Amino acid sequence: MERLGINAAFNPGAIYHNGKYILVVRVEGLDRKSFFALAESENGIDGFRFHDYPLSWENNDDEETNIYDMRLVKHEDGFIYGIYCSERKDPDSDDSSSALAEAGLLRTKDLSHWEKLPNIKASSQQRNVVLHPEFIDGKYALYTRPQDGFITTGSGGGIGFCLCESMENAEIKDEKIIFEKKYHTVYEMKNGQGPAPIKTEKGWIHIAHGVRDTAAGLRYVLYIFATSLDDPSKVIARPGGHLIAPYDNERSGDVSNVVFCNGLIVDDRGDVFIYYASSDTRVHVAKSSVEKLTDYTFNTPEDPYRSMPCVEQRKELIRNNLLLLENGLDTSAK
Ligand code: M1P
Repeated sequence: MERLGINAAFNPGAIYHNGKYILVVRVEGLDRKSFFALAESENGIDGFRFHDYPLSWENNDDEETNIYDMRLVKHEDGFIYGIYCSERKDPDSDDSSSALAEAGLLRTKDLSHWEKLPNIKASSQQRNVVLHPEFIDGKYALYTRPQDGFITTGSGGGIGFCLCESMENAEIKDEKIIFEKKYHTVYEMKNGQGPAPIKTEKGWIHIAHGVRDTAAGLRYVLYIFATSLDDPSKVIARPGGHLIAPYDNERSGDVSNVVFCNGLIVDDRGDVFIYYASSDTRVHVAKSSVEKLTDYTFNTPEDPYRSMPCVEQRKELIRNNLLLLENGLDTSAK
């Protein structure tokens, strides 16, 4: 007899800590409530074992109903922060499915004892809020995603950026949109910062999710962009199209045609482990390296936003590959 069973394990936050690859997984019970459970592995790919108990902390917020999608960040202030979506019923609506999203905030030093800090204040609903790992001008920096509604971003949306003085009473103020949603792209309907960006020699590399509408409903894919090392609110590269999209049996699940990523690890060797979930049901890992992602980010042409310029981009790639073939060179990386 199964009691209080588990429906799905997905959207993990991730961190490399004391030589271990750690996931803080969104675990969803049969009662629809999500919570967090920590699993660790020696190699980042398999052998993940859950700790005996899910994560818990002292929490006085009686209205917080659901919690999910933690982004884990080791900040240069010495703490590991976990920012997650804190969801509650909209008190101003009679609709029993109407909800509000806020950014919930935790911190820890050892991944065992978690301190709950006040939710991050904001003038709009917020999901996909992520802490930048370094101070900017002596302040904490947050990637945000303002939204008018719980599902649709409405007139808000895009990936935002703001600075705040303290994480103890954090507030999203003077938010500026650094990556907008845009017509006829993979991020036409909405987008959101994934995990914290990776620092490379050429810039901060960000993995984000982009959402478009289709006759079959929303389609979530992952894409990449880069921001300047001097100013992580300044986008300096936007390779066109998606990096990862739902593939084969990843396409179906509780919320089909979705891939979502809120956790990645760069280990001591420069290997990159992208933990993504498919269709709000299960977790996958895609392995890359800082070198390969840098090549992809800075050498892939941008989306020119119209079909005919896209044809010209393909023609140039074909021309270059044919030249390489004529000279007997490898075309695999071009
Ligand atoms: O169901 C797909 C995803 O939808 C939400 O993401 P976003 O706010 O960007 O649309 C989240 O609920 C996420 O957990 C979920 O995977």
